[in-house]
Amino acid sequence: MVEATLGLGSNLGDRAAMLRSAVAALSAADAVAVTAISPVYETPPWGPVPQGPYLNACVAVETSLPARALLDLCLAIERRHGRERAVRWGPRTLDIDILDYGGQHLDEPGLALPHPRLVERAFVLVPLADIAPGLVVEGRTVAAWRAAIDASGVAARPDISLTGPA
Ligand code: X6L
Ligand code: MG
Ligand code: MG
Repeated sequence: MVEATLGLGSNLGDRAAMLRSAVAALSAADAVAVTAISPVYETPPWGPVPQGPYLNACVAVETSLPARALLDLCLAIERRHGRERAVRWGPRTLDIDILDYGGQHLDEPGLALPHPRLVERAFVLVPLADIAPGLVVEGRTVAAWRAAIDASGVAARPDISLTGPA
């Protein structure tokens, strides 16, 4: 079994429902157990494409799937949630990124581990620090990366929970 961390994002449709349904779909997968779920944050869109604000969260999973199979599962779940890839870096109903897979380093088409830009992105680091502060990425803990980044604009949404009843 490997512990992996995943980043979830949505800025189209019923964003909270997308994230909740994504967690349910991961939990329902035979070879995946969801072991931690972060709070939900509303975050300003980052990147070159003007688009609406995101809800972001992170989850930790234990899985017997190899990294590539876990990626394929994430992409299949995205597609079931209406994910279209019309515009690179454009708005999406659901995004599920593998952030870390047991500390493994990999650089393959479509799958780079740990996620190469994770430490630059407050919308990833803030929820990740909630569930995996001691995870070491690029020689520093997630907590240390989190403490060093400008997270202004990343707003907790305690009114939205991915655990328990909606
Ligand atoms: C220059 C060129 C500067 C590209 C930044 C940043 C590209 C982020 C893609 C970039 C660049 C991304 C989310 C998001 C996206 C999300 C929030 C991406 C992929 N996904 N913003 N923007 N949350 N808040 O999940 O991360 S597009
Ligand atoms: Mg992403
Ligand atoms: Mg993605």
